[in-house]
Amino acid sequence: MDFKESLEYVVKNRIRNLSAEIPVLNDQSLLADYHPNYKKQSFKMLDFGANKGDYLPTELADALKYNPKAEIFDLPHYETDVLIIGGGGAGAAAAIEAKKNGAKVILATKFRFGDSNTAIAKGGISAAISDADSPEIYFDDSFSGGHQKANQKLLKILCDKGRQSIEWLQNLGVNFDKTRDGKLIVNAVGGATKKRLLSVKDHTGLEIIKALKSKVLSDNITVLENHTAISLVLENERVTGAIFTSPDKVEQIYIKAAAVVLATGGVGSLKCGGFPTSNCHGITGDGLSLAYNVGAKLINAESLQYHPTGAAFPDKLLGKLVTEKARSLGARLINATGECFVNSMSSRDTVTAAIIKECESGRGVKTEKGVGVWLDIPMIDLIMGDGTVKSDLPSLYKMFKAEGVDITTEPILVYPTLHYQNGGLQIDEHCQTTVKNLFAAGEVAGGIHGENRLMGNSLLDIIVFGRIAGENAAKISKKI
Ligand code: MEZ
Repeated sequence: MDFKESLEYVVKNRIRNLSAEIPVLNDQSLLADYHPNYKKQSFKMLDFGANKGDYLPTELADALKYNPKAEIFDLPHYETDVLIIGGGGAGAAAAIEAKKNGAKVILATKFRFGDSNTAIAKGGISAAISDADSPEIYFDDSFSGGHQKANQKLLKILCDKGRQSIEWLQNLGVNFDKTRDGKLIVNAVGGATKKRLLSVKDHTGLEIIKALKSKVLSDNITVLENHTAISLVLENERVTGAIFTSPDKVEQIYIKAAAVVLATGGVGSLKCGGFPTSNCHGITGDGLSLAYNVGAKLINAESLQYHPTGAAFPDKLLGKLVTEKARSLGARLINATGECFVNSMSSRDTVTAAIIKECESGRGVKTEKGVGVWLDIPMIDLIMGDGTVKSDLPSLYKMFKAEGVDITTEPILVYPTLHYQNGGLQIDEHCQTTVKNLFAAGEVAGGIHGENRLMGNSLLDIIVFGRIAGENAAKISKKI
């Protein structure tokens, strides 16, 4: 349908749609018919390695084969107890904890320290901190959200360590949003039965990475920027370091380490299934291929998360994240004829499938480059009071305003965007991969979220498992 005509329906139906009661969906056949994870024609069989015979999204299967030739060095350029590869939230948390546990630490990252998906994470971090909530309820929500496929031991650790992780971040200086009387504000999470999303407006990840970075630097941890890891070194079936390209890409650099932590993030930049991405640039599954090529096993790696609300228009914003917090504050998803077609707070994969269904069934709005459905953000101020959009979603407001769209008065067009890898490297409760002395934390690791991660669980994951990986890597390095 034509953009203008459709927009009129959205405005006309706004008050009716605000009170439309739509049940939270949990529909397996909707997923099977419309979710990209179920489109097996875009998958490819792995023909080598520990998961040989498994089917993965084609782009990821190809990326795992990337195994550039590394030089062999007699002497290392650097030697350390713990080498952390990755400069986002999980890497920084691991570095802080490894150092606290007495290890000499080097953190090497292919960009500048902090340039990562953590820095652009918007909505917030989940934790069971309200009186109505508990780690057990949190576990049940996340386990069913992940289709009962999560490793229960790992998920329990995540849910149990929520409160402690929030306090740790607060001690590092993260100032989560509070009510006037000083209580932490918790917002709703899609697919969850309790409110548990803590935020710093809609730039939560930025505040977290700033705090982590300050701590790493004040702890005098060595940080090597613009170092791209190209290979892990394996001796007697143990990882003993990694080879990097130097910042000028002219030479290779060998860092010898008693233990290595991979914290390299996921696969957003691979644009799997032809989707745009909400990720920052350069998120190319590096840690997965480094580890897979020394024998590590993957778990749920076929399962990717397509965030329901990537920007679909203006074209310049294609794929950029429109935070779920907008829906959690009350914005609803509306199709081309002005109908509210899904409960916006259903689980992420369900909402994604519902949007794709609307668009494939001709109930989407055509844009120059594609199609989308409406997210009626002006509903937020009607529900929460004037000024809420600007005060609670300032980054989103500015992102659209810069392109000439005022989201306080205009709905926006959205379509799913590649956001997250639900699975990754198989780890145990110590973040140990299936290869000795190789640890993994954050998005590169798998098992915690099963086949669909709930909102806010990734920022908690990077803190909880980043710290566990750092601590255990430090301990192992002392035993060698
Ligand atoms: O956990 C996430 O992926 C998240 C909070 C994203 C968002 O919509 O802001």
